[in-house]
Amino acid sequence: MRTSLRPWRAAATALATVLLVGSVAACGNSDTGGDAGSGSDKLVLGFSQVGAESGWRTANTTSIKEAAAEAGIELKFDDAQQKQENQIKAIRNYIQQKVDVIAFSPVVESGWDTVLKEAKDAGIPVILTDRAVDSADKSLYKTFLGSDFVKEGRLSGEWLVENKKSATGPVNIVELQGTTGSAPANDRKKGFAEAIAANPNLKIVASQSGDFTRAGGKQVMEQFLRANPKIDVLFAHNDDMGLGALEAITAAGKTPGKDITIITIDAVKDGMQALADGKFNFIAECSPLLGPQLMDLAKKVHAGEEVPPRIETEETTFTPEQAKEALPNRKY
Ligand code: GYE
Repeated sequence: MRTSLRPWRAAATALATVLLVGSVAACGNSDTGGDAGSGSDKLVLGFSQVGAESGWRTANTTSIKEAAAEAGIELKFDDAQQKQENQIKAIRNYIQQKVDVIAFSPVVESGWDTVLKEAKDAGIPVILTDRAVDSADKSLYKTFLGSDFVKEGRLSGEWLVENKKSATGPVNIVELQGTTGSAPANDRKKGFAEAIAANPNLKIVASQSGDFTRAGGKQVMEQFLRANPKIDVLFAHNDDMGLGALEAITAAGKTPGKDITIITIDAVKDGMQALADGKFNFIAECSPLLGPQLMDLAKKVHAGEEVPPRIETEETTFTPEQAKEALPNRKY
């Protein structure tokens, strides 16, 4: 027994040496911002997430963490709790740590130029995921991976135009907007407004932010119901706000999906269940499963490869019947 310890010790020492050499090499690589040709060192990706405001966001975070592990990428992850200042802080930390690639989902569209310039000056490529920025200088980031939010709003509006085409009088719509200043709130509002302009009977009588949360959706819907005696339609910029609004609608003695037609965006499981149950009437899908594509892009930009400036997620729409069919295999 005793003599057999020696070979083990030798093997352990050899392993420790390999690990040490490996980690020094990895540090060297991230210090220099990375050298794609240098072999098997782990790519370090710093990711700044918006927060944990919705089912969509939770699924998005899981997708990113799982995909990083699968791709052998070292992920540094920060949750900004829906605050831009926290995201800027996280990005500056990643720059200081000399990560290989930075990715983030910008909570709002404006105000990123300074910190993006700092990343660029440090030679660290940046990938935008999910939400866009309004920076005029497109050289501040390598690519934007995410959905076409204007299209999601337009598809929602087009469905409503069709659904209410026989209405002879005014159809009163209330709108629960996402986080003020965010790309999905701005774009979904725009796409929806453009589509419903096709029928002058369709009128938005109230529009306010519920911050993409259930609590926000419930609270703002309560206000809408108090202030507007006749509400025919609710357009919520995400499922969670729609789900919160359901409580307010039921409490006001109305039947969701019947007295009030409800359209939402995302198609997370809870939203799809509400749709299958007839409480929602239509959902435009927005996929949070961006992780695998993001890891692929991180590897490419790290290797200095050219990537398309805009990569769009493929999405669809759902009616109650389609939701019933899709639910058993829904991943998020
Ligand atoms: O629709 C919403 C989330 O940016 C697409 O953010 C995302 C949106 C999503 O909070 O549920």
